Amino acid sequence: MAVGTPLQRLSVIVGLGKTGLACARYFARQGLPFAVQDSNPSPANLAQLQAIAPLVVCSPLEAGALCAAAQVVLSPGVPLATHEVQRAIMAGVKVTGDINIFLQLADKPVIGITGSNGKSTVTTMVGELLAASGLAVGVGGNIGTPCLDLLGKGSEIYVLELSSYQLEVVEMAACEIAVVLNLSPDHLDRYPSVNAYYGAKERVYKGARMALVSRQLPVELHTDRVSKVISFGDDAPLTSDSYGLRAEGARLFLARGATNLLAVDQLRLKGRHNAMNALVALAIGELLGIDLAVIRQTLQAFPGLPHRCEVVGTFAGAEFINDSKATNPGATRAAIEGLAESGRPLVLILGGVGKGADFQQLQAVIRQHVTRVYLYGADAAVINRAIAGCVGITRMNNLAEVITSLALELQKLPRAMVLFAPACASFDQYQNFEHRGQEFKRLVLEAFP
Ligand code: UMA
Ligand code: ADP
Repeated sequence: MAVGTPLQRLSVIVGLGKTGLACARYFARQGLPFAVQDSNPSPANLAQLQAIAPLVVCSPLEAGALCAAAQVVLSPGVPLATHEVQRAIMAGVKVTGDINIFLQLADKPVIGITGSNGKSTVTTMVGELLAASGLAVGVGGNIGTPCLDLLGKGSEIYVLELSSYQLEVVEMAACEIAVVLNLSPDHLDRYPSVNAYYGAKERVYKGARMALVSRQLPVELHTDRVSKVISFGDDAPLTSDSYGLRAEGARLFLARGATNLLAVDQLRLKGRHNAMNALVALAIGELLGIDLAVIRQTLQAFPGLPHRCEVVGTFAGAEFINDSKATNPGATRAAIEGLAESGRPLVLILGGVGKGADFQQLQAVIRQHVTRVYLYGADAAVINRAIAGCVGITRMNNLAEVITSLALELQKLPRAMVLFAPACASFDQYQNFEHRGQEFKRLVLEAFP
């Protein structure tokens, strides 16, 4: 069932989450006919859909309707490999997504930010420095606000966080500036290989005017037909227009060419990974012609986002850090390395849904920096096997048990840091990473009244 004249073929939105709902709002605003499908018989946004388009019902996934559609508008959480979607592709139906539609409509520059880790941090930094320079900026995408909701708000520039899921159906991103921050394995439950995942990320560069390309990527990404390619990395920049980190004496600087632009010790965010995030935000700011003083001020004042190496507080002499957003081993490794700079004994809490990740990649960093590991959740046994022998491991069923046990153990670990950077997705026991982080903070505050 759908609104519209019988002669018009429908766009079929697949998935009625945040993205699907924003697509429904967009089609309804434009007076374009659409239908909705979702594999959940009662998706959370059903009432909102009815408020937007009372005549549109949400049906189960069904190949026949998809094969007859004008186009399929796929939500990022629905894999392209889904049987019904594949049937539509074979029938010659175009499969698109909200980002693809947005990119075709946006008449202002778009900054596209992707990578395995650091996306939300860099997206927020760039949004803040553009706003501080006086521009009306629309910030959205994977960070939370579906991009179609950004249209019609008078933005002079858009900053989009783009996930590999979203990029899979993007044809021509045509960003003013595109960046892949870093690449490390993730989402191997969805992709047949790590290269397929990296390939989805690479799509951000398609048709870009400027591409920021890391010198530390594990594979070479293609930037064909990009007008200007600028390199960045965590080593010193060798050419005048490239960006990097330069050590001078005991200090580390964000630098362009031979010029040191900002000392890392001036940032509130700690850890080399955050220095890299700030470096990319700085580069984007400079490439857009933003005043360096505004860039410096914004980056220096940036306090970080909740659930990303967020300090919960000091209890029983131990500092508790909530890094619930560390949903893959690469993010956890960066958090450990960043916090290890403090020289305090590190207790690490890992667990959740492993998404097919190889946890052996954490062995070296755990051996080097971690005093004890606590494990919980669906893939605790998998993680245990991968890191056994590196350090003492305590296995529990859930986070509540971990915190109770820790409260007793901390006397033996004076001045410890407790890092909750689970390296896994949260959905075995929580709604999402925010819910998991909030629960971690609540449990800590309860355990140490
Ligand atoms: N659904 C199906 N069939 C499926 C899978 C899902 O019908 O096979 C339905 C579900 O029943 C549900 C709906 O699809 O009703 C959910 O759609 P969705 O999973 O695409 O989620 P949205 O609510 O639309 O949120 C998405 C992003 N989610 C995912 O990519 C999984 C959000 O990123 C993003 O903030 C939002 O769009 C706005 O752009 C979240 C995320 O976890 C934070 N992203 C991943 C990550 O960061 O690792 C990529
Ligand atoms: P994303 O949006 O890509 O998930 P976030 O900015 O939300 O990234 O950060 C998530 C986690 O990833 C952080 O808590 C930290 O552990 C890790 N992280 C952040 N920036 C980087 C980086 N540049 N390199 C590696 N890991 C990072």
